[in-house]
Amino acid sequence: MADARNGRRTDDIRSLERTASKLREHVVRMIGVGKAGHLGGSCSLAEIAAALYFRAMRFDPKNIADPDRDRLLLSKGHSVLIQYAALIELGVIPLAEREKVKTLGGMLQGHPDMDKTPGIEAVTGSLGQGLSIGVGMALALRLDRRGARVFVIMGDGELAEGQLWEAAMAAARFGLDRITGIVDRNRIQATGPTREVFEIPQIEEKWRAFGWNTLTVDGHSIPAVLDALDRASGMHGAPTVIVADTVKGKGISFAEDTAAFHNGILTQGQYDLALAELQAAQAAPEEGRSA
Ligand SMILES: Cc1ncc(C[n+]2csc(CCOP(=O)(O)OP(=O)(O)O)c2C)c(N)n1
Repeated sequence: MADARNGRRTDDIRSLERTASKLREHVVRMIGVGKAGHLGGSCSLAEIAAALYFRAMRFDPKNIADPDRDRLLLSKGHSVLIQYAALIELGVIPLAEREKVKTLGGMLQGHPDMDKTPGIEAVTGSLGQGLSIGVGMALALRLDRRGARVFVIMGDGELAEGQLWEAAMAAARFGLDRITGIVDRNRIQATGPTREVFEIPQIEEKWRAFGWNTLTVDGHSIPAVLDALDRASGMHGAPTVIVADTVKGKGISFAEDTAAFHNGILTQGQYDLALAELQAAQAAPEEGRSA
C-alpha cells in the first residue's frame, strides 16, 4: 500500500501495530487470573519492542548466539513479560512456556535471567544497572570490531538511580555511538506518579548535559519509533537516548495510566475484557486503538 507516513509502507506499519497488540495479548495470557504480574510497564513498551525485535534490530531468531547480533538489555527488568512476548512471537521461546511464567526453576522468571531464558542477554531488574552492563558490552564489541548495536531500555522512575548516570558519563567519555538508550517515560512508578515519588524533571536536558544526543518520540507511534531508531544509528561520536512518551498499561482501558496495574492482579472479568480489547485492536482494519 502506498505510504504517506515518513516514507514507510502503511501496511508494514499496520503489521507492526498488530504485532504490538499481539505482544500485549501474550503479556495478559502470561499473567492470567489471580496472579501478580507487571502489566503496566510491559504494555507501555509494546510498540518499542515490536519496532526493535521485528524491524530495527539485527537479531536472527534461528541464531541467537550470533556474535554480531544486536543486544537488547531491559534495565527495567520487571517489564520482562513484553520481552518474553516478543521472543515467543519470534519462536525463540516455546509457546508452551507462556502459562508457566514465574514457576520455581522455570524458563521464564519474573525478571530477566540470561542463564534460564534463550534470547535474554543479562540478569537485570535491580534498577539502575542495565546501562552499566550495556556500556561494557558496547566497549567489548568495539574492541572486537563488531558492528553490533546495544539497546538499553530504562524506566523514567529508574532514572533516580545514581549508577545509571555514572554509566551515562562513561558512555559519552568513550564516545560509544553504537549504544542507544530508550527511556520509557510513562510517568508512573510502582506506587504512584513519578513526579510524586521522586521528581525527575528535564530528562532530555539531563542526558544532554551528560554528553548524549537526545530524541523525543511518541512511544506508541510505530513510524516515530522506527524513525528515531534510524536517526540514532546515524549519529556518530556520542551515544543517543530516545525519550519515549508512553502510557502505562497502554491498550487495556482499565489499566491505562494507573499505578494499580504496575504489578496488579487481574480478575476473571478484567482478564476477559483485556483480551477482548486487544483482539479487537488486532482485527481493526486501520490504526484504530494504536494497539
Ligand atoms: C534498586 C531497586 N529499587 C527498587 C526496586 C523496586 N521497583 C520495581 S519497579 C519500580 C518502579 C520503576 O518505575 P519505572 O522505572 O518508571 O518503571 P515503569 O513505570 O516503566 O514500570 C521499583 C521502585 C527495584 N527493582 N530495584
